[in-house]
Amino acid sequence: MSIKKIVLRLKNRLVFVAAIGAFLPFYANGQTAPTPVGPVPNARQIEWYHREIIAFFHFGMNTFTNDNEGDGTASPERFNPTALDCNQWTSVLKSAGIGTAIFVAKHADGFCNWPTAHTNYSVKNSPWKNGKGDVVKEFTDACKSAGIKAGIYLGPHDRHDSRYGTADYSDYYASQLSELLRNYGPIWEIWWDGAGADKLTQAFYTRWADSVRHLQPNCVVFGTKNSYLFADCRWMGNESGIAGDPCWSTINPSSIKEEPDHINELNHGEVNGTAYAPAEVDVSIRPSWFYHTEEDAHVKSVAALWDIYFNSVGHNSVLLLNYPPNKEGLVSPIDAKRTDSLGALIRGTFKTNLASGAAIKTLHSRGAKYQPSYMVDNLENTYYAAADGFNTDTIVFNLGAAKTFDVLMLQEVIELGHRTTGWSVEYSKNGKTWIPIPEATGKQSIGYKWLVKFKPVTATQVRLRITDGKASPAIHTFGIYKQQM
Ligand code: OTN
Repeated sequence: MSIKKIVLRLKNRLVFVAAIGAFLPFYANGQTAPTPVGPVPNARQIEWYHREIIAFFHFGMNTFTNDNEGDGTASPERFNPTALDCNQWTSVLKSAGIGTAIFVAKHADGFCNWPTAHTNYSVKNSPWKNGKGDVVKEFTDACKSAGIKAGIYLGPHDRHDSRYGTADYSDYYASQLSELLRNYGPIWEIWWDGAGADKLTQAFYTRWADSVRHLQPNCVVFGTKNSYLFADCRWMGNESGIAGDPCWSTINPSSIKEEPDHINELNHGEVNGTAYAPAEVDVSIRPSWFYHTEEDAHVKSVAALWDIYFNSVGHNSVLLLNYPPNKEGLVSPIDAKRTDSLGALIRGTFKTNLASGAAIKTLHSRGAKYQPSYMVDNLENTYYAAADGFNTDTIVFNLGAAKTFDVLMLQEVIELGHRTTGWSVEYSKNGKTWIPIPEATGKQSIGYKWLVKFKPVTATQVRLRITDGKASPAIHTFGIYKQQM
């Protein structure tokens, strides 16, 4: 063979090898990210999920009339907090690691906690600070200095204003919304309560939503009933803090609209729902939304709050935990103490993932960019993904030594949609016999975060079986923990 021929053959072979090399990543899924499946979150929703817990503050005329649903006739003279201190509210949140809060600027009694130019039924006609006070300003300023994101509840229902439900009311509400969105800095979420709001048409909300998008483009919308089209997050279907199992982030728009009533769909979401609108779980730390002295003995226990945390944040939802400041204008010490304990419990429990450092085997790894170890590396931007074409997988975590745990955490990559729709977890003491964890058997949704707690088990190996899915699994986190009660 001549030198020329040898060079030509080598050249051809190189071209062939280069072509295979270029094709290989696609073939082996070595480098390409999984394709998203179904509806996926927008940027506001991704940030919203990461807040995990939001505080709610119900404070207003009802606080002083010992009511929850005032009829709008109480005199502004009755509103007079003796020691209002929103910095005290935010210090309660700070110490528990809660970085977001929503304040009720106007509840359905129509009394306005800021000196709006559009009604006399407000703090400006109260004795508090001789009518010169502004609770919304004190709240948003306190949030700002504590590094807390501030949101606003502006009750769509209004029992005080006789224009309620008319076109004039739409103007009135729009003017107030504009005041709140223009004058108090960044507003992180707007809460459109569906309670009593049935008279308000879609046209009203379309106008108000335009204003939100124009004045505060990054503001998350809690939408219900006729605001359903604008919902970044949905109601969860009850006020007890218990999101469903499963709880999908997806749901059909008609279910968000609650017509005639879709409690089951709101509670569980809908696996093939066409909208991405995850659940925000509103629940009060006390029996009522507003403060009543007689409920001082009924503040939820730390154990009850821990259960709520698992049934909300741990059910692929965000917890909106309500605090009713008292007549002084302070969060009561008992509520503060319980919050502090909850924060310590969350921090303590999730500090150490007992699966970190485990040797991990999977059946269908996608390749080097999506390694199994990324499930336990505690980093934000890495994840394990299986190869395309495999919607199930078996993932074995060899812990290297016996570990005792009673909490389990799973997280999917929400940007890639709900992929996994069936999973179970088992453990083994010897790597041969596998014992199911009943509380983690036959599960369906994962989403942003799924938590399960159970009686402590001791194991040397743990196995995640992904038994069903719409697409190849993309798992951000697998964690096992010991509760630090
Ligand atoms: O009587 N209600 O209006 C009522 C009783 C118990 C639980 C909820 C409601 S109303 C419900 O409130 C939600 C917030 O908790 C949402 O705003 C829903 O749209 C609304 O229908």
